[in-house]
Parts: sequence; C-alpha cells; structure tokens
Amino acid sequence: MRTVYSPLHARHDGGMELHRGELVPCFEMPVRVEYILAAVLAAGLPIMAPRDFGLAPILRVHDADFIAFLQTAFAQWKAVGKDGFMLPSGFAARSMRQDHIPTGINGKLGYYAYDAGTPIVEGTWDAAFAGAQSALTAAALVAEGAPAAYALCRPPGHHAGYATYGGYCFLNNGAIAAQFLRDQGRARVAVLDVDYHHGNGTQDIFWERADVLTVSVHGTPESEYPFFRGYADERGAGAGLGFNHNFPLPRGTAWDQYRATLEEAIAAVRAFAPEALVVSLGVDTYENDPISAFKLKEAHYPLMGAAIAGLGLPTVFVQEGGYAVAEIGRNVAGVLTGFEG
Ligand code: SP5
Ligand code: ZN
Repeated sequence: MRTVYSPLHARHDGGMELHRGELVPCFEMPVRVEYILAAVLAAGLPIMAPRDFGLAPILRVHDADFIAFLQTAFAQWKAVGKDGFMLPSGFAARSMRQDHIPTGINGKLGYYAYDAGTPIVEGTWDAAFAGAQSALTAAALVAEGAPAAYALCRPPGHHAGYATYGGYCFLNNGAIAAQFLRDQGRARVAVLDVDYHHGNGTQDIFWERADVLTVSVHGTPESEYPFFRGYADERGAGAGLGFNHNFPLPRGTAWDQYRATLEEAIAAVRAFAPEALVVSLGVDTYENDPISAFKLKEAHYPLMGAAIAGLGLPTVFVQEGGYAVAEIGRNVAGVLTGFEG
C-alpha cells in the first residue's frame, strides 16, 4: 500500500503541554514522523505527496466557526503581542454558558479546547490542513480501487470533535476520510480506533449517524485520557443509537486480553457490513509508551494488522498517537505489513 505524507507536518512544533502540573515539551513531536517514514520506507511502502482537496471535505465533519478559529487563532494571539504557543486558561465547564463564544483569544481558546495539553503554534493550521489532505488522498486512493492506503498524519486527529480540539488533535483526519468515503458513494463506513486513548472526537462527530459505525478499543477513562468519554454504555443517540461501540480496558492490559477484545471490536465492524474501513492507527498501546499503560510488544503489531485484514475490507489507515518515538516506526510498519500479509 502507499503512504501519503506531507513535510508540512513539521510546522506544528515548539509547543509545551501541561503535564502533571508542569509545562513540558509536547510528547507529540515532529521527530515521530521521521521514525515512521524511515520504517515504512524500509518496509517497501512507496511514499507520495497529498493532493489538495481544499476545505470543503473538512467542513463536512467540522463546524465552520471552529475551522475559522483554527485558521485565525494564532494571528489573533500575535495581535495582542504574544508569540510562541497558545494554551487555554479557562474552560466552559458544567453550569457555565455554552452558547456565547467570547471574542477575545483567551476566551476563544477555552471555548473550543478541552485540555491544557494541546498547544497551537504559528504553523499548527498549515500542518493540520496538510494532514487532513493526506487522509483525504489515502481515502481517494481507496475509493479509486486501491485495497488499502496509509495516511501519515501529524498532528493526530481522533480527539478532535465537531467543534472541539484536544489530545494533540485539531482536525479529525479519520472522520474526514470516513465522510469522504461516504460522499464517494460507500453506503456504510466503519471507523476502528486502536489508539490507546478513546476516540472521543470521532464518536462525537458520528454520534447520531447510522451510516458511519464508530468502534474504539482503549484504556479505561476511569484513569486514562480523555477521562470523560469512552465508557462501554456510550452507544450513540437518535438514528445513531447502537452504532457506537466502546471497549475500555484496564491499565496493564497485555496482548492476550487485548487480542480477545480486538476480535470483539472486529466482530462489531463485520456485523455492520461496511463497504469501507478507516483504522485510527495509534501505537501508544506499546509497552514502552511514555504516557500509556498497555503491554503490547513489537511482535504483536503484525498480528493486529493481520486481524484487521481478516475483515477483507478496503481500508484507510490514518496515523494517530504513539510516543515511544524510537520504536513507533517499527510498530506502525508492523501493522501495515501484517495487514498486507
Ligand atoms: C492522539 C493521542 O494519542 N492523544 C493523546 C493525548 C494525551 N494527552 C494527555 C496525556 C495525559 C497522560 N497522563 C500521564 C500518565 C503518565 N504515566
Ligand atoms: Zn493516543
């Protein structure tokens, strides 16, 4: 399969995140891509640049005011004399107004963000936009008949909701790809999220939809980010009731238990009989990931890819998390080569 990649990802750099009460350089850093690129090249996957699909397919899953905010936020920050990176310092929590978007930049950040770990820098929009174009290009390759394609997106996407950002994510690349496949005529599309963290943004976007199934296997929100979504009783609403499946697992989960749960998730995808699959591919399930607590080893990633291949579906892989930078390339390439068999 082909890898779609843009060097513009590197413009999202230099931000700090609030981690255990301290500002530290983001775990989600540009060098992640260098390791993945080296590993997929070594595995023989050809690399190509994204096409430009513009804003329209992004606006199919995100709020227009939210997108305008992402495009202009840093300029507004500079206009008040600031530089570097932006983090919110106040949030629209329970009992506070959700119906009034502040005009000032600090209020706007708190309105659209839901954590203090997702800085915006000057190049964030360019990087996120290029990543979305990579996801769209991979989806187009599959829509045009390729059995599979891999979008090496950075920053990641699965925590970005209809009008919210967090978890290092701004544009939901996987959701954008899934909606693109729907718009290309695939009647039912499934998103299978194997990142360590619950795919709350993707769940949010398709919550009331019966035509896009969302399935996520992740660390329990009882102790793991994003903390306030990802429980098993979240099943969707309205027409979408029954079309969201969450499989939370405890800290310390190793391959045997993980594999059994992945098989349940895959069975839910199969029962939906989709015409295409999007895999939100985070490899922060790895035993040495610095912010996660599962115990998967390098040898398990090809098995994960083979299990997903068992669905026999046209598949778009979209890169999400994975922070053990020196090892994530081999783990990503392991899933992709295991899928190809
Ligand atoms: C795409 C993706 O993987 N986003 C993850 C965002 C996680 N950000 C918050 C991390 C909090 C981790 N808690 C520290 C536990 C250290 N053992
Ligand atoms: Zn993650």
